[in-house]
Amino acid sequence: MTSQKASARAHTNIALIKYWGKKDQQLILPMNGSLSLTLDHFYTDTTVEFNSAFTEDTFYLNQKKLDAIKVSPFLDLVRQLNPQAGYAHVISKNHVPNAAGLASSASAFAALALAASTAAGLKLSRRDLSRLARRGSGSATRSIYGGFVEWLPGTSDQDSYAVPIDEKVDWDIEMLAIIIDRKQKKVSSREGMQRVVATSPFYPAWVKSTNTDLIAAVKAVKQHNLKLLGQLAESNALRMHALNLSARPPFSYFEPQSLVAMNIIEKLRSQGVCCYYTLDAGPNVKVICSTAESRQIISALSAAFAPEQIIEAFPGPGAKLIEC
Ligand code: 2P0
Repeated sequence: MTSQKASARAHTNIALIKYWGKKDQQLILPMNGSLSLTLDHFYTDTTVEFNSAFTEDTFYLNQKKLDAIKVSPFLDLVRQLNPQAGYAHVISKNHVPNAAGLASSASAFAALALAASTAAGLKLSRRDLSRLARRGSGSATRSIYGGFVEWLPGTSDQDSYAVPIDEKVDWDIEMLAIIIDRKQKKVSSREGMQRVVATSPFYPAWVKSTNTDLIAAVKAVKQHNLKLLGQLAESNALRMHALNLSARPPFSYFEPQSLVAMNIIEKLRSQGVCCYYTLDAGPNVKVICSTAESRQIISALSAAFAPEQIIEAFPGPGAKLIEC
């Protein structure tokens, strides 16, 4: 092989039924299945070039050279599939509203999986791409597909991958991302989920109830039932955050402003607006709602948040090759 190059775009996803714990750290096999919505607004573009003349892997993110410490082991997986692929240069750009605190390993590893495997001359199926992306970061498993996506937990590298549930979403659902904090997380997702698995006495109940939530949530997506999906998502998110509070030592991603946003959504709901929140491993709040009611929700949130803190996002597409 001399030189081969490919570029890919993948969008981030927000989990409605969460992945929060691994049964295999190395293979990144989750304790339970999860369900997400891929968003149009936040994505990563990545170009990978394998070249026999290169003497090391290099990695640029947003035009800054970074250590390839996370990228290189992932490229090794691609090199296992094609041993002729040499070192690579990886150039990534995160398209997220200016340091919005939503930059995600999901879009990053999904774009890297598609760009690197294509540059290495592999033509992976979407299932195999999803399996490959999983090895970079659990949530990346789901970003190979657009719309609503389920990650089947599986029991091995072979059978842990995502499947599309409703890829071309043609019903009225969107998300509002409320940006509360742009700082680095205090506890990384990886460390946080490991801690709850090891120390929370509630962990077995989480796995059991999440499996039940997931079945109901998939049904709600298929029925286009925003209310039921929102109820399940909000409850499942709160249970995930309750695990964090029950860990030893305990931790929480909530900030005072997260609670402000959650209260506004609860109040709107008591007034008959169909809106629900979810939070991931950080203080930012995402609201699940319909476009028909989003203006009213944005207006209520505007009492506490600046316009640039509220970002409207719609269902987005799966990972695809792009020209760069
Ligand atoms: C999710 N999160 O389902 C959950 C909900 C955050 C909260 O997946 O260790 O970056 O690389 O597999 O995927 C974030 O964790 O963790 C995440 P690793 P990842 O979206």
